[in-house]
Amino acid sequence: MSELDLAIRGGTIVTASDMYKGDIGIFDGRIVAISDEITGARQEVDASGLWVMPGGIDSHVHIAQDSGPGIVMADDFASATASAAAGGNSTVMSFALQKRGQSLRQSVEDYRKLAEGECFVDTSFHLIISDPTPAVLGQELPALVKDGYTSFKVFMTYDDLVLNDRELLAVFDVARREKALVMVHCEGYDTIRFLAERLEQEGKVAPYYHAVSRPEVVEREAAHRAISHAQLVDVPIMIVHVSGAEAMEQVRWAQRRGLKVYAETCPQYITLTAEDLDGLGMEGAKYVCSPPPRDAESQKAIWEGLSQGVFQTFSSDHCPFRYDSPQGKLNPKARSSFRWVPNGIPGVETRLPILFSEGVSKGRITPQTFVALSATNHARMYGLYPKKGSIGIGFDADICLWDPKRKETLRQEILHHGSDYTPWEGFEVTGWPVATFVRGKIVYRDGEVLGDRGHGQILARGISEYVGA
Ligand code: DUC
Ligand code: ZN
Ligand code: ZN
Repeated sequence: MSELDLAIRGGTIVTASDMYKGDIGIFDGRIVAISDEITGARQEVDASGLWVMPGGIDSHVHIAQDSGPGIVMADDFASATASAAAGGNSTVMSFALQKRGQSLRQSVEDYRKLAEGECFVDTSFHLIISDPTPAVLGQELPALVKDGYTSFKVFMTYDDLVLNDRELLAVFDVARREKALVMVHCEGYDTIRFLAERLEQEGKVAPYYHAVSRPEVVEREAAHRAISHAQLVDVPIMIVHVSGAEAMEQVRWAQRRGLKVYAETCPQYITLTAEDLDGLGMEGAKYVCSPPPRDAESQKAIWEGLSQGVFQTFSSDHCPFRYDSPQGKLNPKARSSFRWVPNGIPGVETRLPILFSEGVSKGRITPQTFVALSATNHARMYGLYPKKGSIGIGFDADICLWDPKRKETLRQEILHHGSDYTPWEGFEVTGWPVATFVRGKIVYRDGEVLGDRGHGQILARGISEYVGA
């Protein structure tokens, strides 16, 4: 082997299974040596006192996604991936959205153009299917799966995105045939409409009523329906952004019956509650996301799910809008009803500190479970393993140096996203990313995003390990 490009020395290496002291040798963007002591590399980084973990993989972020008339997402690929890097992440997965009437292939090509040459970290795309025409199901999807777009998201709500049961079954069936993984947004369209109309008639239009219009039973009913459809078709599914005890019980029920039902949860569901939407004036709009945050009991249930393996992945569901903007949370129609407040909150940069602090620092999960939930399982779930997701010989040198003792207060002024606020303003954490490497190159260090915009590659992915052979 030629001389090493880089050695990361003296740190504590943490993977999904182990924790030990060691040095890491990197050549040509990959990990080529792990040993007690590595000397003679062209460059050395001193990691003493730090944990050396696989770079975070956030498999659920929204970037530059079309959000309807007059509404603009706060992040483009440059700002979102800078923010991801500053949060200790080396890979993100965002969504190429098919608008109704549009070819899926065209949507992907258009979306890809927005990302090319713009990313600080590696990036890959899921597909959002809103119009499962015979051409989409019969030709476009199979071809796109072969090209490395091996996962797609479907919605059970939203006027522009909702699929009916017949359409869900048709998409599930293609996923089964092509061995793709379907991610399902479980909230029932008709139940939400019914409740939202009733609330509006009663004049209950403030942001808080967003949460009232989407109670846990709405998510639980949809989760059960999605699980039943998946059982019928015999296909694995991933239920994304599970918010509380009731939907989680459905997942656990399915898992106990041996069904391949997987689940994701997010920082908002372990730290925020519906009460956060009940702020002064429009302040609650800062917390409007779907499903909405629940209550303390649900948070407790989610922690149980995280520590007991009900959840495979912990993602941010980063979906950033500006608060004080006519194209964001305070758009001209937002005051007339919660229905017009854009759905989503920023979080790609704060995901890892929140999970680490609330999980590892408070003794709820082990360091190894933290790595599994924040990196390794994402790579396995979405076909990036064993290229990404762990620290081992042959893996990409995607590495996060982490200070497990550093205390920080989350504040808008220290973040790199395009939003003008964070829902976690003033939230105190213990544990903080010090540096992020993507394929051996440093992209973030000590509060500063470094490196070339454009270093991040757009990745094709293989078949999910959870879908199987
Ligand atoms: N679903 C998401 O996954 N993200 C934001 C909004 C939504 O409904
Ligand atoms: Zn969703
Ligand atoms: Zn999302």
